[in-house]
Amino acid sequence: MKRALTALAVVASFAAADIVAADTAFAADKPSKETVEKHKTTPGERYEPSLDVMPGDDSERIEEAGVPALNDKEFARAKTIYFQRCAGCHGVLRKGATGKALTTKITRELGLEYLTDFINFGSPAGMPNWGTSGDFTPDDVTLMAKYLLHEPPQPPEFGLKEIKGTWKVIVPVADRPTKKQNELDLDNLFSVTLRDSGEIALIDGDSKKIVKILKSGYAVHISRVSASGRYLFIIGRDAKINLIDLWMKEPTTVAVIKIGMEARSVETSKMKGWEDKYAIAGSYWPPQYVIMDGFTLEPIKVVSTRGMTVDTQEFHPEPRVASIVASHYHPEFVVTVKETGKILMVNYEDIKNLKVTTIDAERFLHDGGFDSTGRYFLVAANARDTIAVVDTKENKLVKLVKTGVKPHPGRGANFVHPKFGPVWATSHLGDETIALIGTDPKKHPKQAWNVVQSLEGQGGGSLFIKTHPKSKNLWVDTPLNPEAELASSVAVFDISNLDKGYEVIPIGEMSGISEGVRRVVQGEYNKAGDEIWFSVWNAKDQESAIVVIDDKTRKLKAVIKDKRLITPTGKFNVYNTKNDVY
Ligand code: DHE
Repeated sequence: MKRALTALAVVASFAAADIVAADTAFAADKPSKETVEKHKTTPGERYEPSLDVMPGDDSERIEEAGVPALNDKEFARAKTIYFQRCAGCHGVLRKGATGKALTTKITRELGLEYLTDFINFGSPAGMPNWGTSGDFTPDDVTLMAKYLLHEPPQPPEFGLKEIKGTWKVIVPVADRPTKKQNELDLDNLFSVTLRDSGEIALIDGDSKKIVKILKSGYAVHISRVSASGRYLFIIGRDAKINLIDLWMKEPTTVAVIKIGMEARSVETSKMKGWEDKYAIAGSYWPPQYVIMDGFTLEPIKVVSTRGMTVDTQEFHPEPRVASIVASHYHPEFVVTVKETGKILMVNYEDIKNLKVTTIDAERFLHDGGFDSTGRYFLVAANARDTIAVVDTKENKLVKLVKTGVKPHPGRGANFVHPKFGPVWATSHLGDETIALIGTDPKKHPKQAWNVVQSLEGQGGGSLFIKTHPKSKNLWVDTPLNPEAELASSVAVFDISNLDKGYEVIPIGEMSGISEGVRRVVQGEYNKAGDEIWFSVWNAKDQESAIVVIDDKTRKLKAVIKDKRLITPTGKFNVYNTKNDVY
């Protein structure tokens, strides 16, 4: 468990089950030591944003008298720990998100001893036991308690001027080829995140050979593909985007830009008549989205997401941009805003007079995908155990559907249920269930937007679920399950006989790797839909691999190993990503 958490430093942060808005006070009663000592936090509960890049920022320190002194070195260390472990839940400005507010008004009232205990032992409400788990040394526990008595340093903004300052067109449009210059089967190319080496690998789906390794921003999070399939967009946690032209003799980065300081999402325009024209990216800090030219990344418009929450209608100072998808029904981007719970339909027809339809959904939006028709977008509000369904044709909220504990669908999985018709599925971080939601209001109105079946998977700690229109299999990973055996295997259901239960496929073992936790993460199909690829994700100084499974037989087809495959996580098949096939 300890090792698992180290490998997953990226996902470690404070988590709290109870939700409080800005400046709301702490629960008055301090839990007893026996209660908190019993409290154990699972890796799944720690799956909260970790602001890894922020410590390097030049945020300003506010010096104050009357609080325990911290020298510059101590302050810098505390700030780094805070951003990596705490800011994901308590917010950069400490005004609270899924975790409680930690403004100095509150922390000074609570006092040093209380804070020390809280950090040490955690709380049954979801605050990890950072001290007793061994994640923090006793000195760091004290340091963090003292740090919380200081005013939070204010990170700088990152507006158009700063964004433009990072923008570089490496190969101008006029110098790019007018025809594809390589022999690659682009539709079956995979873009693979090499998380800890700051690179992506382009792997040929047929030969399984690495075509090219490209330098990226820090720990690329996702890859997305333009409507034409020519351009690949990747975004690092440091908000750096690479625009890669897949038509060049060798796929090459043709433009770069940094749209903020911490980010997770990027997308490109897919509406008929607007293919490839625009790109958009959203950031965690500053809380904003940026619309760019799709061919050069020239920034056109920066829009802040600061505003009121959907429920209590209180101001939130740092609502992060979570998932973004491109509408197929209107020239619009669908932008989800985590802390306010709003879904923004950003119309790019007239960017100067930007029209944004704001749909109130649910707080703490995270990841999601379309139903099989591409009309409905289903997105997890994971801290509220809810999937929000939006109709991208009518631009309306259809329903908020309660599923299980902390749904985490990735983009979800679409298939036709033998009894209930078309469904979209999500697995969960917080329990072992897989929720199937009906998506066909015309032919199956009773089932539409309800959980029609809840399957029992092999455990909690699931991140991604996958199938393919040509497949009869539904694959569910469990990389954050505390049991190593579950983290290194996947469950697969037969869609035509879901009641039969699942088969466990030991992907980690199949990789031939014996060291490490061998977390198996994110299945992705090839274009034909007859094989599925899984990452075997180990720590960066250990061996990792990609395991390819024959979808029909569920048997091993290939293991891709290469010393350059450092910490592979997300994999994005060009054809499936471009066409929203999942
Ligand atoms: Fe992700 C998607 C945020 C941790 C792998 N991740 C997303 C999206 C968001 C997000 C908002 C949706 C983007 C979109 O569709 O536009 N992820 C976060 C976090 O805030 C979190 C919890 C912690 C953090 O600090 O980043 C987090 N994510 C992780 C990981 O630890 C994973 C497993 C490994 C890694 O590479 O970092 C991881 N996230 C992914 C992947 C996707 C993703 C592979 C895309 C899935 C897909 O099929 O589209």
